[in-house]
Amino acid sequence: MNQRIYNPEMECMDPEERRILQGKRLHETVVHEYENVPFYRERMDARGVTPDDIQTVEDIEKLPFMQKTDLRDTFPFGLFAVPNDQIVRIQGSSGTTGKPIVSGYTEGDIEVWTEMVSRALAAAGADKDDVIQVCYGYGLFTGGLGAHQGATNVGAMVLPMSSGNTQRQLMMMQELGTTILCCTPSYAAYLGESIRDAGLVPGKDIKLRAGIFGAEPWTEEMRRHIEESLGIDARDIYGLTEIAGPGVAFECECKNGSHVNEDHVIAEIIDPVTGKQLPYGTPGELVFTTITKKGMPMLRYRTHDICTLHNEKCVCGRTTIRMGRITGRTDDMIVVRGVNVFPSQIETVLVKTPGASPHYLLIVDRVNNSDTLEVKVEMTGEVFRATDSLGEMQRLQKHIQSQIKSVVGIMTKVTIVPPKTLPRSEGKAKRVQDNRKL
Ligand code: DLL
Repeated sequence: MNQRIYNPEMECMDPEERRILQGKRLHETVVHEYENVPFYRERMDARGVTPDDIQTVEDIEKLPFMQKTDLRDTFPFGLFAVPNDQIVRIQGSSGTTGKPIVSGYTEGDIEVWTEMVSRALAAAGADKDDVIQVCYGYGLFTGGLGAHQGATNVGAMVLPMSSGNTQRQLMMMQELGTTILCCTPSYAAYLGESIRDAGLVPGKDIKLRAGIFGAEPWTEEMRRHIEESLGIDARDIYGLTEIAGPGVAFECECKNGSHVNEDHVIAEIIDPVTGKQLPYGTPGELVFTTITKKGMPMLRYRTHDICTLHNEKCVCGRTTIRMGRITGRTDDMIVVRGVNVFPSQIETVLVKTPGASPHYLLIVDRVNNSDTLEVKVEMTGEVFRATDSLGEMQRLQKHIQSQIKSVVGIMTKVTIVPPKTLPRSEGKAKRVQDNRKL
C-alpha cells in the first residue's frame, strides 16, 4: 500500500507561511466577490467593511456570515462571481425542502476540487494499481462525480457504480477486484452485511483494502464495525456542496481527525449563538471561507455542523489543522423534552451493545404535550435467533434504555426489531423521523 502525501509543498507547509498565503488569498477573494456579486457587496456595505479592510486571516471576523438561506434567496445564479459562460459544472445539495442549493464551478474550481479529493485518496494509498468503486450517487450530489474525479486523477481504474443495486455492486466488486470503496458509512455497513449474507469472505473473495467514507456523521465504533466486516482500513472524508464537495477535509493514516485543505479554505469554529470565534479544542459551529474558488466563492459560510478544530502537530507530517468528527448539527439536532439529542450519541451506545446492530431509527413524537423518543433498533441475526424468550428481549431493551439514559440524559422507549426490518439507505441514512413537525 502506497500511502502518501499528494502535495507535500502545500500539505506540509510551515503554518506561519500558510497563514500569510491564506491572508493574501482571502483578500483576493473578497475583492473578487465585492466586485462581482451585488448581493455580497450590499452585505459588506451595510456593515461598513471594504475589501481593503481584509488583508490577513485575523481580519476575517470583520466579514458577515453567509447562510443556506442566502443560497435559496439568490437561487440559481445570484451568488455566481463570474459570467455564466465560465461556469462548466453545476452541483447541488442532496435536497431538503424548498429550493435546492446549487453551486457553480469554473474549470479551475473543478481542478482544485479534484486535487482535494486526490489528497484524500493518496493518503489512503490509492494509485494506478487500484480499482476504485464509487457508490456515492452520481448527479447533482457531489459525492459521485467528486470521488470519480479524484480517483481518475490518481490513475486508478474507476468503477462509476453510483448508489443502489447492492447485488450488482457485490458482483462487480468480486469480478473486477475492487480495492477501494467510496460510499456513505451506512452503505458500507450494509455492504458488509450483504457480503456476509452472500457467504463471501473478505480477503479471499473480496479484495477490498480501504474505504473513503463520508457525507453523513459516523462514529469510531461504526468505523470498527465497518473495518471488521469488510476487512479494510476505513477513512473519513468531509465536504459540502457549498464549499466544494467531498475533500474539504480528510483523514490520514493516524485517524485522529480530518486534515483541512487549508490552502483552499479557511476554517473557523464559532459559538452558534454569539457568532464569536472559539479557540482550538472547543466544540462549536464550523464555518468555512473558500480562498481559491472563482465561480461561487463563499465567505464565512455557516455549515451548522458541530465539531472541534485541532492544531497540534500530526505525526503524518501534514501541518494542516484537523477537524474532529461531526458530532451533530445546530439544526438537525433534536430537542426532546428540552434536551439536545444527537443521533450519533445513540449510535455510539448501540454499536457498543452486544446483540444490537448499527441500524436504528429515532422516532420523535408528542403525546399529551410531552415529547417522546422511541429508538427502534435491529438485533443482529445471531442474537435474534438465540433470543427466543420474551424475558431475554425485555432485558436487552432495558439495558439499551439505561445506556442511552446515561449518555443522553433522557428516558427513551427502546423497541427491538428483527434483523433487516428497518429501511436501508443507499445514500445518506435517514436516522430521525420527527412526527412533531407533521
Ligand atoms: O455530503 C459531500 C460529500 C460527499 C462529503 C461524499 C463526503 C463524501 P452535501 O450533500 O452538501 O455534501 O452535505 C453536506 O453532509 O454539512 C455535513 O453535515 C454532512 N457531512 C459530509 N461529510 C461528512 C462527514 C456532501 N465525513 C453535509 N462526517 C455537511 C459527518 C458529514 N458529516
